[in-house]
Amino acid sequence: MQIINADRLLTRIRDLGDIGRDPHGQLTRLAASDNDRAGRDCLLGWLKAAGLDVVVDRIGNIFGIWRDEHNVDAAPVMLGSHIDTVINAGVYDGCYGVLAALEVIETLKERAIAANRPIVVAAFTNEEGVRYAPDMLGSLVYVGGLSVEAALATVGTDGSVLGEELERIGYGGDVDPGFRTPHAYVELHIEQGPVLEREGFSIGAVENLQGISWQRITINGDANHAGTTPMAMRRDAGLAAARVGLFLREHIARSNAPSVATIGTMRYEPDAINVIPSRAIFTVDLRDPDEGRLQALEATLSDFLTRVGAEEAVEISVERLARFQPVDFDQGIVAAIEASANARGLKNRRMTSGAGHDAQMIARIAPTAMIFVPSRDGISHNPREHTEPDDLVAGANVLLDVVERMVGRG
Ligand code: HGY
Ligand code: MN
Ligand code: MN
Repeated sequence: MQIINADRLLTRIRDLGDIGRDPHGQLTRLAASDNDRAGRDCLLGWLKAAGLDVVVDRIGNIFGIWRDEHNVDAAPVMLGSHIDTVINAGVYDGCYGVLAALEVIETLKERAIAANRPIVVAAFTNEEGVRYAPDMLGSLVYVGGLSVEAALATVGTDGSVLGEELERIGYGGDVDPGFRTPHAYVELHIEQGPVLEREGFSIGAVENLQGISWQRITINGDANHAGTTPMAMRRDAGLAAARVGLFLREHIARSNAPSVATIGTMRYEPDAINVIPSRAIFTVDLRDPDEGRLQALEATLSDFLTRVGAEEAVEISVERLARFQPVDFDQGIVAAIEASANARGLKNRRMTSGAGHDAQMIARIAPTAMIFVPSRDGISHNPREHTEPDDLVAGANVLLDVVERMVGRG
């Protein structure tokens, strides 16, 4: 059985993971930032050194293409993920999938296999959505889910405009997104959750991905003196916001559903120790594998906000930032992932992705599936994110097998 060059893959994951660290060693490469440029430049160097044709589209998605005169007109097999990160990130989220995809192409190229399709490695812009909402923005534009003009006009949490930032870092490409519809798309990714490790599996054959709802909520009350204002006379935006988080946790606990809710950002105004907050601005991230339950959770939250507004005498407004329905992946590709894992003696199971991925967008235009490898302690979006080298290599070897079958060689 073929195997990838483990050393080259692991070294690149480490090297890319060193790009974008602050003086405290924290890794942050937010989309279209200077650190993102540095990561992109590094990836482009590897793509060019591998002899791939490099394309950057108008939303900054990067593609490395291996094609020859025999297969140039065939729809490509597309692999990839993203290399932008969250704040104070780990080194594997997204980057592993992009670098393993490059590794698979280089391995096949070195063996001079006669692929009957081009193979493409993609690094999609702004998968994380930390600086610009929604997440998976580059792949969403690629599949026509959002116009490139609207995406380029997106204003970030720092007031920047995505299109201007992409131009500034030199990654505002001139190729229209969606320039090739893939024959298939396979994304290799760390699980970012506890299932594979806890149950002793090496490979996850991901057959679906849960729905995502992102909202920004603004609560307006009245600033007042923390010492002189009786509790019953307050219009406390901060307290109202705190009630939302508690309500969501208790509601989901009672519901026994696999839903999850996260308040990841919170800003008070005027943000002073002795002033009752006049305003609270925060985000709510809701997820559920079932669309009906996700809609019900959104409706329950909306009803609670109406109630809290009345009870706390505050005004509440809601802005939708992202909404993606659950996605089912291609059963044929899932079966090919299982077949490879079984042939390699790797314990594997089918599973749902709790995290959002570019695969959920590409699934709109091509047969798509994902391969997961275990995350230590289920930790991700955290510098303690870790996957054992053997698991990283095993996942890349499974990706190699799946691709070989797709390009008519396996
Ligand atoms: O939010 C997510 O699930 C992904 O990391 N963007
Ligand atoms: Mn990711
Ligand atoms: Mn992520």
